[in-house]
Amino acid sequence: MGYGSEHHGSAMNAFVFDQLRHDWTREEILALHEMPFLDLLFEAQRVHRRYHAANTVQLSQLLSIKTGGCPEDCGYCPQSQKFAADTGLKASKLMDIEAVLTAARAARDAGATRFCMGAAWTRPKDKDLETVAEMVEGVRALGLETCVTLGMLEERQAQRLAEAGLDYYNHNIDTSPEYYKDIITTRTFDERLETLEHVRAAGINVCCGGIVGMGETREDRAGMIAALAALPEHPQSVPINRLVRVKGTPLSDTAPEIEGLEFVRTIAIARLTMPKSMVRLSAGRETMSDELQALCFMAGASSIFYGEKLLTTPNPRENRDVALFKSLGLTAA
Ligand code: SAM
Ligand code: DTB
Ligand code: SF4
Repeated sequence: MGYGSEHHGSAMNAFVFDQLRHDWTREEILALHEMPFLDLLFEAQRVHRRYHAANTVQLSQLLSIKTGGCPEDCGYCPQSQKFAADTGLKASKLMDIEAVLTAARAARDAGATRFCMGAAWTRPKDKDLETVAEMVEGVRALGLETCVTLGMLEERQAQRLAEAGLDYYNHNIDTSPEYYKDIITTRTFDERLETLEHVRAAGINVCCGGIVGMGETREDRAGMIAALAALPEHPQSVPINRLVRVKGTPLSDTAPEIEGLEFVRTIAIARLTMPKSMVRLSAGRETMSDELQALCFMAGASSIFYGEKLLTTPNPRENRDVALFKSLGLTAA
């Protein structure tokens, strides 16, 4: 039997995967979750190869340009001021432009093609936004794609970032609309959608995804994917994070472990419902085996965060990723 052969009447016949759909229902997504694992992976890889280069994974590098001291109370996040006494994380000021450009140059020289700058703000002050706009211009001039994540944005602030040439804005919905209030009380799900609207209106590509492993149900995971796929345009990038348990954050003790295979299913379903989007296997790789990551690539993950640090927590060392890519025959892009 050759590649792409008949699939013998499994449940997936009911779905058309090759069209861009914005009307995925939660029930349909739950039905994808119920598919035999190998059928799901096979379909996800087939769709992946239709829209993306086979055996190729894009590398993004993160830098925390302003760490900690955040007034929000996201239950997973080490950067919230509310948990600072328990996490021991020290807040720091916005970095200098030159230091950011030095880090960006090193990222580019190590092979990253996108540089993502994160700030622990509820929303940026206009003065700080000007500094970030200059960082974006400088990073672009190095030949890197740019992404920033600064919290909520007004429409005019999004336009200012667009003028600076920003390629992507990261703003995650993080979980289902229902579970959101159990994770964060200082802002609403709808406020997240408003910022995404401002980013889209400014013509900036949207990077939007979420976290799994926060004690949500499978229905919540389906609700999160349905909400992402229902956006007016599928986000150009969809980061799927597995909760990084940071001591002192509320979720680090309370969230039950999510099974590896369930995580892989979430990646596959993101791939199937948003076929053209870049699906990023994001936070959480540090504690994943090579085999689990390989399954995520099979499920359609097309990007990773590269470099030994995410924002505040560790990521696999570069040499481990180089060895992983070699053993899987993957090319970095
Ligand atoms: N403050 C901005 C915001 O919340 O939009 C930007 C920075 S925030 C740290 C960016 C994203 O990092 C969050 O939306 C969340 O998805 C992810 N994140 C934060 N802590 C995490 C953790 N412990 N595990 C996995 N992902 C995490
Ligand atoms: C995203 O979805 N994941 C990245 C990026 N967007 C900004 C952040 C992960 C942070 C993990 C916890 C930390 O290192 O602080
Ligand atoms: Fe602040 Fe963002 Fe962390 Fe929430 S996720 S506490 S908004 S830095």
